[in-house]
Amino acid sequence: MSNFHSTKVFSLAELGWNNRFQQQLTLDEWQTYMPARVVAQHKTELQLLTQQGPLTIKAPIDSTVHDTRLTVGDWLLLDSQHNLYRRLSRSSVFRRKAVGGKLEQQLIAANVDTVLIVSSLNDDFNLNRLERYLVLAHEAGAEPVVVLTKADLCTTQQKQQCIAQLHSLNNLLMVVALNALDAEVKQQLAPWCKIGQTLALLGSSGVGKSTLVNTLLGENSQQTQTIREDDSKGHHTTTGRSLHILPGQTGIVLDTPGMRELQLANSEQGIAETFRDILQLANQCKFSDCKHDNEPGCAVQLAIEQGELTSRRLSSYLKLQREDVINSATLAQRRSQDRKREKFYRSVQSDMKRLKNR
Ligand SMILES: Nc1nc2c(ncn2[C@@H]2O[C@H](COP(=O)(O)OP(=O)(O)OP(=O)(O)O)[C@@H](O)[C@H]2O)c(=O)[nH]1
Ligand SMILES: [Mg+2]
Ligand SMILES: [Zn+2]
Repeated sequence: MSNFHSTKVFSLAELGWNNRFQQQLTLDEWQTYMPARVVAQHKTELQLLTQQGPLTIKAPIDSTVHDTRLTVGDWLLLDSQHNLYRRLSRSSVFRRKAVGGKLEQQLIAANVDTVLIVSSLNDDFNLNRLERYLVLAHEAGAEPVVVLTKADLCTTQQKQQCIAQLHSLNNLLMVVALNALDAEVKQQLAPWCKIGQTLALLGSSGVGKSTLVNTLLGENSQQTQTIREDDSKGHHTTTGRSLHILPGQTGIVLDTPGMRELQLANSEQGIAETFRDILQLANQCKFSDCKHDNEPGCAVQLAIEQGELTSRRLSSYLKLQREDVINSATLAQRRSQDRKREKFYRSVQSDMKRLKNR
């Protein structure tokens, strides 16, 4: 990967450091510790960038433990031996419910300013999925921009239809349609590519996230792949997350592997922000606990009848909300079990100590 082999050294500002992080340090800490940004995370190692250059350290043992976990984009303070002193608090953090039935939240990235929600204009374009990503972005506290790739492979009419559909969700939504292979993307994405600004790319496999990273970097740093038609299982070309510093002080970009499963949890705020139109309507329903199903005086159903809201959007909202409630409850239950278990172990340990000291 280009960032780690190049001899180019970046300033803290170029790495995304700003006042928000600076003000978390006492003067003493500032003089004693070195800020370092996590650019890639492996099982036993963390790859970092500091103002002195790249650095690889052993992953702290507890870096997978809930709440002390680290993720790509995190800012750390290291002591003179390059040991982790502490992680700085984040300006934003992306989380999803871990895949494969694991009862925990997985961290995707931290300290992201803008999230490019990437979708291709052809087969991948799906409003339900885009709404799911919008919830994730809003919940994380990052500004979402929808990037529609493969504009060169579709007609102007198709392109305009997709953009219009997105604006029907929210007419203030930022949408950019582009050809990820064309150097022109640098200009198209310039409003979000500024010194110290971190962009993360999220979206399904094969939509062109790594292609976009390569075009922005002006080099083939990330491997990309043509999706084979017969590979119905899908095939992820990018397998890990990584941060890249763009040339010419144009920001920092984080590539991620396509996500097949994006389950929400603890995302009430993100859902409320993404579906503000429905929540506003719901305020006018006759019953405060209206399910917007068949109740009399339902303002949401009325809006659908009058063509102001699609039933697709209502179903999407209800589905995400249900999923979020169920997953949040499961995670909360798991956490309380963990706490009880911990308490039990601690009491056993102190009993043993007492017995020993007798
Ligand atoms: N014509 C055209 N091809 C594109 C565009 N964007 C991506 N591609 C092609 O689509 C294929 C997949 O692109 P990738 O960049 O590997 O997709 P990805 O989103 O990184 O996929 P994962 O790493 O699996 O998540 C590659 O063959 C790209 O060349 C585009 O805007 N136009
Ligand atoms: Mg990729
Ligand atoms: Zn209602």
